[in-house]
Amino acid sequence: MTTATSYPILTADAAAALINDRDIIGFSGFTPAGAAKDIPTAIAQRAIAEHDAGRPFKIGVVTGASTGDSLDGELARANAVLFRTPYQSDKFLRAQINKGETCFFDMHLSMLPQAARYGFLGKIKYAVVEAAAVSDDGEIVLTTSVGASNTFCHVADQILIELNEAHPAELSGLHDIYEPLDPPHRREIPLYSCGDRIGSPVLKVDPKKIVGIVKTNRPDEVGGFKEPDEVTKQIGENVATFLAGEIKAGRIPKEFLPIQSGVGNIANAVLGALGANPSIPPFEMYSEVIQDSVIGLMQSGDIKFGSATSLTVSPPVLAEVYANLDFFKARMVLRPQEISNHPEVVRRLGIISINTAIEADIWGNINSTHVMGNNLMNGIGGSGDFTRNAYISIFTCPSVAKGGAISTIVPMVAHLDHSEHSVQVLITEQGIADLRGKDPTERAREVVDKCSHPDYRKQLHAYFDNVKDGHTPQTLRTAFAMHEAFMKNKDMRGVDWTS
Ligand code: 0RQ
Repeated sequence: MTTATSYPILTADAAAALINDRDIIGFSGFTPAGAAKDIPTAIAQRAIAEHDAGRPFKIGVVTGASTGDSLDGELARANAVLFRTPYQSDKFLRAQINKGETCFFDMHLSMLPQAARYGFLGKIKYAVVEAAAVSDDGEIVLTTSVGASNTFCHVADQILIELNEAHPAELSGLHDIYEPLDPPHRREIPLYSCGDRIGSPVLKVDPKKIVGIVKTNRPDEVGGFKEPDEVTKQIGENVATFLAGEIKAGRIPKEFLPIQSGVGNIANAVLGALGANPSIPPFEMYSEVIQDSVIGLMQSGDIKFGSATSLTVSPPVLAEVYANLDFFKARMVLRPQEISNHPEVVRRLGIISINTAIEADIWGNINSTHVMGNNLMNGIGGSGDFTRNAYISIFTCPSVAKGGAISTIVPMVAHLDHSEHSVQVLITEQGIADLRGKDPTERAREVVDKCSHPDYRKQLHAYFDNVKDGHTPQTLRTAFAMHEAFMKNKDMRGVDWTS
């Protein structure tokens, strides 16, 4: 591709000056990978200047998923976020959302692009997209994520590009850009295995919409992961043991099925354990994020291929990928999140989904998003896209949080993201609860006996053992007694169900 010469070169401040109060912007980025950096930071500075001059200035911020500090952090600190969707993981923004100062719509990530096309999020005025290269005829090579950038560029009135020299133009060929038509014209997505390519390696946009290019040279703001500890290692080993047992029982074919894995410390440790287990054959991933552990497993041959929407790896790992780009381009593809997370494809390919819970209840319902029912952590992300449609859906979490004062296994989740109808297996460091084909009371026994921490086992049994009322022996009066105990005494232990 020849590098463009026909677009105006702008400073980030000049680009930010184009944005007005209450504009809705679609920014590139799915996790900090591929997120716009200089322009959002300049918009935040503009917001501060406007506020200082006594004028209102806030923008609607729509992205693929979470982003980096120079987008969510800067805009939140500048008090410049009118609303935010579909996902975030920034501590400043989270605090504003939880104080009720910023509106946040928590969305299934596969649905964000079509919601933008359908107009459900309001008119997106600008797409601000990071690129490794752009041609005069509007062909854009994206960087470490696709996310919803393709859709933002198509629905926005105008496009601003951050041309980031930290990413090589040789990334061309890593991406596969395909966008479905909207109903009633939509057809099946012709993707039948993880490595299929069904679209274009470049994002094609109307070059007349590109109003300027901001040149930059900044790495993705991806933090490292915590080294697996005894608990996360044991969770990983339990997941590997469960899947090896499923192969042995003939419920997973010998050649295995594609894995989806969430993000975070636990997910990173789980993938490492799968790679290390000799009973799990080399496998493919059909997931939304490729994170650090996947890269090592590709080099060792334990992961054969990875399809995702972002390459979310720490800076030293990204340097390793860029130093061996041909090797990795043959083993991975980045797709729009509408495709990486699409329920149709997830069901067709028979994905084994592995996501992390904040808490699970004894019936199998999962809370992935809200601490004590009120405070947002990150958001549902893609966990629902995969869980609801998986061949086998697994949730993992440590059995306790905050040094044991919180049991992650509770009588009733304080916020519901994934219902008992979608959740098949729950795994903690204590063990494996297989909920398939079990009624509510059987599930409650399985979850408490296999997954809860010994400190809480007797107490949880006492909650449902002698209740004979109905198909699901729930007691509404005491269902949240453990949460209430934590809020009162900072400890869930020792709840007396009779009081
Ligand atoms: O807080 O760091 O202050 O101690 O939650 O917990 O154990 O480090 O786990 O990093 O894997 O994150 C569910 C948040 C887990 C994540 C969640 C506290 C705990 C700690 C983090 P501290 P860990 P992880 C694809 C899939 C939803 C989206 C999703 C997530 C902090 O996995 O956001 O699945 N998932 N997306 O102490 C109070 C509890 C708690 C608790 C944990 N019961 N009560 N605090 N914590 N359980 C990704 C995308 O869609 C992009």
